[in-house]
Amino acid sequence: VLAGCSSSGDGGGGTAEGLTGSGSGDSCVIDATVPVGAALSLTGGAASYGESQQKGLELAVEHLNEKDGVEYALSVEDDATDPRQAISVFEGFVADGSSAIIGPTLSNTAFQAQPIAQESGVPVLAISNTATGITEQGDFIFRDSLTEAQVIPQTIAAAKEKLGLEKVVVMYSNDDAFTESGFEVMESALEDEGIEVADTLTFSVKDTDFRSLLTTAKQQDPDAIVVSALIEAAIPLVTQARELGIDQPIIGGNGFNNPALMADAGDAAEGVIVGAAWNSASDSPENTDFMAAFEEKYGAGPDQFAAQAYAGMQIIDHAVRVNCSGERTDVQDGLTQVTDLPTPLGAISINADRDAEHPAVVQIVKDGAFAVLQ
Ligand code: 1QQ
Repeated sequence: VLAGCSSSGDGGGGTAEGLTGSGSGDSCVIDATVPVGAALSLTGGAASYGESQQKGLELAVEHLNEKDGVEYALSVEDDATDPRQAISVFEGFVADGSSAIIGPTLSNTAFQAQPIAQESGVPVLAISNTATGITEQGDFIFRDSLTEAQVIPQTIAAAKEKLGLEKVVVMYSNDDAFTESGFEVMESALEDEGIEVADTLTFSVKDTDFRSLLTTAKQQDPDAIVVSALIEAAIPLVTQARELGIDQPIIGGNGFNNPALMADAGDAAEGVIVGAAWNSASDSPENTDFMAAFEEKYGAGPDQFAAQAYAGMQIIDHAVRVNCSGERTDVQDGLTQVTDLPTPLGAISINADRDAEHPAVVQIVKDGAFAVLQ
């Protein structure tokens, strides 16, 4: 198989492609360009996340290539928000010798595509997948995105404390791996906090009319509505809730971490509470430098998905430099050696389960932007 051509990574001697270098860390020098593939949703329902991820990756590669020693060639391919398309994009990256694969954008897609990389021994770094079980697919699968299980419990706890929640209605799409996983986390977090779930209402990822479900929710007179949805559903759901006179808080999962919510739902988005893996208000130099560079390059600020993408390339660079090699098994090994790496997300470590650990933040939409919930 093709993957075998570039999977021996014992270092020192170099390879035909020259992906092993000399030195280590900052002093690492690799002669060949290190190819990195990214499968992102640039079209379809998740395109607003994917476009932001592409910007974050491209900015990071620009910055990393200014450093001496290692040069990256990033190849971004559209997974079209479609698991079948993602499988063929992954197959392409496996065949073309990519040192690592970043993505895909959605957990629902990742569960289908990741086995292609795992079976071929190509390391994958998920930069936005938050469902339970992503990294359990194999020892080549890593992520820098916090899971819903790492973010939702503190979001629910903070919302309870601020808003005195006693009774909520939960709504989620039950045909997407991320929104289902998020729902399970919400359900158990609500139970842990002793908050009553008066009703649980389901819909499809493709739905855009929530008026009848919202009318049912309103009849329970809940203290809040807790929602696990992707952005294409979140926008009309929030908009229609306000139109129907539901003025209770709405608490969303990771799908809500998207500036399209405020751009498209406008005033209806005010007061929405969302837990996040990136704190835009962080004044660490890694974050303020990232935000300034992003704004300068693209003329608008980044979102969480851009920050996770940028940090993802920093993690790949760390993993490559640790063993000074772009060989796949060396990058895999390097990814197990990420401890307190400074990034715009804070200091990131990758744990023994190949999941990320770093601080999370609870936000509220205020004046059209995410602000830290105080
Ligand atoms: C997942 C998610 C999405 C919101 C990423 C864009 O968290 O699919 O896991």
